[in-house]
Amino acid sequence: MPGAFHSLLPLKPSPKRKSKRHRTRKPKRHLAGAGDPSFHLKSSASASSRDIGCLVEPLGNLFLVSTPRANLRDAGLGALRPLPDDLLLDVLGLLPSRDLAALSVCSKAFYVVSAHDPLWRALVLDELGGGFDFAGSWRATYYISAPSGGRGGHHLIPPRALKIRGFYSDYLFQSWLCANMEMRHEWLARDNIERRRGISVEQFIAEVEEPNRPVLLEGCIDGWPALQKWSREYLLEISEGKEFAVGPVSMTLDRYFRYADNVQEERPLYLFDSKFAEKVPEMGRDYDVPVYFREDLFSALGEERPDYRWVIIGPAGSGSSFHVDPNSTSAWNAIIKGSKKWVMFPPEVVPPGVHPSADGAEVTSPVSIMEWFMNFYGACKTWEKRPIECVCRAGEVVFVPNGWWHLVINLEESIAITQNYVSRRNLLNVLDFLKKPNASELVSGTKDRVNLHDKFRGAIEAAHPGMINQLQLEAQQKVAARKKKASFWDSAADARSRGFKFSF
Ligand SMILES: O=C(O)CCC(=O)C(=O)O
Repeated sequence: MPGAFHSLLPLKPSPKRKSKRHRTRKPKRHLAGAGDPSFHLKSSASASSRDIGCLVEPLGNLFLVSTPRANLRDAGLGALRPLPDDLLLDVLGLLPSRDLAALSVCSKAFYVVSAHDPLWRALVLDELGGGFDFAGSWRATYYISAPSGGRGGHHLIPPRALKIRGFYSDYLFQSWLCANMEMRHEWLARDNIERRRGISVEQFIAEVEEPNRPVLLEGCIDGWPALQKWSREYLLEISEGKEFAVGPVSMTLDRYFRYADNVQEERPLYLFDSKFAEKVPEMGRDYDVPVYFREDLFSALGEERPDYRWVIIGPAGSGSSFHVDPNSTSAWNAIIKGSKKWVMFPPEVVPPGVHPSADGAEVTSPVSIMEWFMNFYGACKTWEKRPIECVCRAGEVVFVPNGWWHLVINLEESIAITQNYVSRRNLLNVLDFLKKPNASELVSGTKDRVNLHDKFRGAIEAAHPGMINQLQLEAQQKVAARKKKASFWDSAADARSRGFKFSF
């Protein structure tokens, strides 16, 4: 059982830039009080500890043991002992597999830290790309897939599993816990998104898109062949031999599904591919854009448009940590199989635990989605502006308005299609965004980030002459109307202070 989580430690090298998300800065591990420390482990939870035969305990447990003892961690790390765990793992992350394997037989402490599975994950992905067969843990995968020791060709002998007790580390414990615990009921219970069924396009524009509010749309993809057809077997058949983008590597679907079936890690690899319809045209034919999102002004850029559609596949626990969608676009996300928990904050409310840089180019957030729930979800309860939340299921579509922060976690294996788009309602926002002085940092999904503004503006002027001027005029009129309304209220308030009374 966990004891108190009481320290706050930074962690880990950042993941690579993803085309659809904000660039993520070195994420932070937050080991702050988890509120109610009770949790339920997944039924498969013991697998990762069984692999190394060791149970890492939270540091607080050291103070609860009846007979005082030393932390095994401190006894066997030699000169590396003063390093905090995150830094220690950063250092070990610089080692080739041969050295990491050699370290693991130096002491019990090194046996434990060098078995930290994300270290082996980085080695597998770096050396084998997507060409691995997942063997239950990344370390086992490495030993099986690179029997000659990977780079350098040194023969690696898998270490014997040792039974080790008395190693206390909040960092390692929390990493294990986040990989192995179930989502709590209270994290899933709140569902306050507006649900709409059968609304007209005009209603959608006036009541949802104009006010830039999230909404869950029911029934608008009922006709998609994908809903009936996209079983694993069907997808495997139509995509045979094709590789999809999965984190930093590409993989065939059969390898990915084998990984997804056996994985138990804090941040499972997520299949997020923007070229799926080009690679597998049948997939592109099995869905069409819901009627509300058909105006897509980026299409004026033709081949030069930024990436705009993705197939997303992931096991339970995979997902997208807090980000705002690229290039100030809005998006829709349609679930074909499975279910996802969404948490969304309006543009002016930065989610707790999330720290965007001043220029908006980078975001620091907790190491994993589970960690966010464990350490920050509770904080929202007392916020005046609480997030919009829901669980979205197969056949439903979430509209993500531009600028909204969102976090998504798959509650079971899920398959979804998402598209980002620019309609008349956010064209001016997008143009402003593309014109920012640090556009080369901010713009994503395209090679030519610097000139995208001019190209897009030119394409819109050619395809829709007068549209930009018209929208600017309307925007000015809206501002003027708002000011007028404000000044009426101001004067009314002034009048009230002089004794004026409303009669309604
Ligand atoms: O993981 C998901 O389904 C959400 C994806 C997402 O947030 C995005 O595409 O911006």
